Amino acid sequence: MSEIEVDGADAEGARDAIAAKLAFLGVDPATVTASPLPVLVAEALGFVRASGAPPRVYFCGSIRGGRQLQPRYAAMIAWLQGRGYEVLTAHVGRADVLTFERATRVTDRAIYEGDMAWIEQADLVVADVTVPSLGVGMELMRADDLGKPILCLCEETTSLSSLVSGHPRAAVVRYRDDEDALRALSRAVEAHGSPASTRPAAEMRGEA
Ligand code: 6IA
Repeated sequence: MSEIEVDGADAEGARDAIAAKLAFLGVDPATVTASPLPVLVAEALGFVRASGAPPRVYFCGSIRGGRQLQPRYAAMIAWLQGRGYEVLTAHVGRADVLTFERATRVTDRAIYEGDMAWIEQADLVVADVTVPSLGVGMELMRADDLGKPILCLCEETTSLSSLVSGHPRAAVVRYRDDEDALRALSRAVEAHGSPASTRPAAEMRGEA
């Protein structure tokens, strides 16, 4: 990999100078990127995300709080993955997550540290908050501390903690059933738009 620099008083002059230099070096312009070398190195080392990388979603759902909605979590995660999102926490949708947790003998401290690191990496935090879960509540507060966009979904009749429904930065969307849950997720995620976007919660709720 190498970097070329050219003199040029304007963009057009610089473009022509780059084209001439590439032709002289016999380099196909289609193989060239406009990113400077330090940016490419930082991307390769994982210090910054590569441009065009899929947005990352930290999906939260109850685990020790109760697994009755696991199939719904799995459907939401599959929907996000199908739309090109990278879901950092796909294990939340696994039917065997608790068995797997025991089999791997992963410690609670390791789970905590891994999850905190993933939240930092996420572009968007999506939580199904129908089943009350201490872990999900903690994840939402950490996501808020980091200024992450937060989308909470729950069933229409859920008696939601006021700390979630009253959260000024969390968009809370209610749905009727499994099918409606995916529709609500789709609408809210589309309102969120670009991964870097920090649109207000009202917009994700569909009020704006
Ligand atoms: O208090 P709860 O267990 O209901 O909290 C659920 C939340 O904690 C989920 O949104 C998860 O992100 C997180 N969480 C709980 N257990 C784990 C876990 N177990 N791994 C990662 N995050 C977890 C290990 C499973 C693994 C070996 C596949």
